[in-house]
Amino acid sequence: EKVEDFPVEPQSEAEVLNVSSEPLITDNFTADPSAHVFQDKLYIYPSHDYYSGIPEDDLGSHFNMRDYHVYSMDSVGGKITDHGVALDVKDVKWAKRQMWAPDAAEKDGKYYLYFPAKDKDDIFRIGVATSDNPGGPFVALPEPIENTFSIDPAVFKDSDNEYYLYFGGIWGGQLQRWQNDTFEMEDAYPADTASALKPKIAKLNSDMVSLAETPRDIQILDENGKELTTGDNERRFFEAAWVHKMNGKYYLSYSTGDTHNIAYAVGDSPYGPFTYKGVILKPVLGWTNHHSIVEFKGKWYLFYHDSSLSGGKTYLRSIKMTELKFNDDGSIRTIDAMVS
Ligand code: FUB
Repeated sequence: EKVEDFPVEPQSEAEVLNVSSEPLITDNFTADPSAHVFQDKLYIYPSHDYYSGIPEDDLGSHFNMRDYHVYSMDSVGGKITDHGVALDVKDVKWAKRQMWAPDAAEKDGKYYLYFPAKDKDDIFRIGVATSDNPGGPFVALPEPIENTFSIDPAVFKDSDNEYYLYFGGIWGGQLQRWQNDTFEMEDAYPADTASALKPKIAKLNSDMVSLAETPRDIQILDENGKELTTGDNERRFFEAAWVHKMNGKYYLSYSTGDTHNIAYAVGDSPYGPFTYKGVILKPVLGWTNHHSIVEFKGKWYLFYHDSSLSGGKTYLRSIKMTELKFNDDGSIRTIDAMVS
């Protein structure tokens, strides 16, 4: 079966699932939840928001996070354990500030925390830290992963035990400043009618801390097989790439940023191309929308965040979860989790 044989009908408003979930964590502000099942438990690797006093701008300077906490739960709805500070920017030799959305992976009983941060030159890079425990604490390598840049790392383990690193984000995520593998201070966006900037993928080496290849572009196509364009900001990639696999299909989901959706596209390979299919999560309270998708004990869950706990402050968010529902054809039921 090919992607073309995978029909997805547009959903009517009546089919949208209205969801109301409580923040999972209330004694910290948390965001960008990357969830995984390790040792039969659900582990969540979020960003740790706090009030830094830095004014809001289009580059996300107000997201000035400096450490990570890891959380876990044995069962959905059960007690959540805070494993404490998993990694602090002061313990990362190469990083200066802005520890944004992280992810984690496990291989042979060792755990890897992937995280973006700005280096001494204010360029976002992706670092990695290791631990024998999924809850940390993690010890960072002295240098970022070679050939990585921009933000929002997500590691996908395929059924053949190969691991792939996805990353990238525009605006504050700096993807538009990378031309021919070189960083330029000037923003360079393709014209509105040209193909949009693309998320990146690279296979990881078996050491899990280096890339096995130069990062490649991921194509996201429309229903006619044409790449989504810069001007198509209701559907084009902005940040927060995540990949899960279901029934042999690869689902790439991501945030559309300035249009605030979590959208998804489906493909036959971890490299894509992926064909746009629809919206998983409509805009939430707060500017950013960032999620992860994980299967736990036979059900699929969407982890996401909103700013309800802070009464709407974009840089003070709280993570939430809800069950993800699929239609028989493999398409995902759109969720509306807006709370006022
Ligand atoms: O949390 C900081 C940034 O905001 C993340 O890296 C983006 O994905 C957005 O959620």
